[in-house]
Amino acid sequence: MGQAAAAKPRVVIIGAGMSGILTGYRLLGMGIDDFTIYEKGNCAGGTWRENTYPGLHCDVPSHFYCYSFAPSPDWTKKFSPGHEIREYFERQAHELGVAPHIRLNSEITDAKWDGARWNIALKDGTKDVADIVISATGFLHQIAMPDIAGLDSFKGVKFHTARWDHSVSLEDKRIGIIGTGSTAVQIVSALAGKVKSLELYQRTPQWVLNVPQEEFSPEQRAAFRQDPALMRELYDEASELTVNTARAIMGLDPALRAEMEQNCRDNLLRVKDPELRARLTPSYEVGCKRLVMSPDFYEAIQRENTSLVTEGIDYVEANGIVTKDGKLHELDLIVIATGFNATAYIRPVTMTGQDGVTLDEVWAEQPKSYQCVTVPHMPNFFMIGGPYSPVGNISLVLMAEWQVDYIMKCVKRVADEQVALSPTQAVTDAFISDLREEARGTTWARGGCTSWYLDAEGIPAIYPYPFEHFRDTTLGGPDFANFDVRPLRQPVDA
Ligand code: N01
Repeated sequence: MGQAAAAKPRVVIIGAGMSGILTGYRLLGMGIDDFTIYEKGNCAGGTWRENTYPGLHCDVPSHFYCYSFAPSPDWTKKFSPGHEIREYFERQAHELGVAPHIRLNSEITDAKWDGARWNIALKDGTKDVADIVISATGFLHQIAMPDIAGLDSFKGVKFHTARWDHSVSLEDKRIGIIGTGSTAVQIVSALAGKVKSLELYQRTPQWVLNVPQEEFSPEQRAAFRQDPALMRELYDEASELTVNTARAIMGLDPALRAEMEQNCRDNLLRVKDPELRARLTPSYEVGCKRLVMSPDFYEAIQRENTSLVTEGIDYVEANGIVTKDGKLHELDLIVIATGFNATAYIRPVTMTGQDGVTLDEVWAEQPKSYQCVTVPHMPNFFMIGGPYSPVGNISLVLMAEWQVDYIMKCVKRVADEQVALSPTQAVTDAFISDLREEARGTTWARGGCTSWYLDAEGIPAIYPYPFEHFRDTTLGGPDFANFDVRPLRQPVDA
């Protein structure tokens, strides 16, 4: 057994994205300043650092996609470009006093519980020790590469959308994009008509909601700056819009759902050629896959030198993609827009918890958490955006605020009482089994599609109840009666 927790615990946070910065800020608010945020990348910003592809923007309204306590009057658009969001979070890290705690280019590889503290190893060989570990890695950071024969034999340039190589010129290229999720749709809108040629390789069409973009003029931004009440109003309005969209997707507001479906169908009518329109029309329910929002995708796909390829990909060869009809599509650049491994969470970090039990063992069937935040056998370990966290199309920022609130109550108990906390296996199993049962009845499971929401068994690994349920459960928790609470050994010199 190692040393016991100090009265003011030492905390290690993994990841300096939106939720890691938020966690640091909340720790400072509790008077806990002995913490380090380890960040594998070369700057803060999380997903908004990793993703820099052309056309990148957030499909949650800007005035809602920010900390509720730090509204920004500076957004230039209703749906912010990615770089503005990265800059916002970097600025917040400084303004909230968190930046001095961030250690960049520092990837944690292993964490081991010694009975009282976590022993942490980093890729560069350095080590650290913490009473509490908080994972703020997000769940869309491990890229998913497609298993397409011959991909490595392509002699042009290829990269995943989250690894965009800005040294490669685009205007002179014949570009093929594989995948038709939110990412590919934004890239097509940005590049169509501006490059030598663009081919979108679609395996499954998407429903696309027509949501107009809006610019905020310098005068509007000045007005936002001078009026905090207006800023609050904008936040509340954007929040309501997002929540209503999520409710409609879940079928909780049938009238709005019908309106949303009609919007998607009307949007499709902007495709003039009926044959192209038919190929772009999904056969599953609206909202089954995460809804794609775009005001201009259908215009983009009809531009000159832009085409939709629906013949399946057979293999890739040195000069391009060969489709199942035997046709070679000659290309200079292949953009891989095939998304992320959403169930990786903190992995590939290896974790060994109480009594030598590993995270891989706890998650052998599927990633499990209690109330999306804590994991059995992993004492004093907390996750933001843990298993079953995503709540439809809702902003992850607000969800993170609630989860950090929950975590801070745990941190206080650990600090006040010098204990190790982890949820019991039984309560976690019951929690997960209830969510999975509920998830089977959702549009994500029954809507006739596959998506990154689904786990290996085809059950959506996202929160199946309405967002109010998530809010009340998270803010109402934790109930420590459901936890294994063990006293830590007193320090030798106590
Ligand atoms: O990835 P995806 P994404 N051969 O998993 C296709 C967030 N996000 O990066 O549908 C051919 O949605 C796959 O086809 P199919 C948001 O949460 C947010 O676009 O499985 N195709 C699909 O078309 C989003 O949902 C913003 O048949 C293959 C595509 O690749 C999440 O990130 C912006 C294939 C993957 O789509 C992920 O979006 C962008 C293969 N072998 C992203 N394998 C915001 O604005 C996969 N595909 C907040």
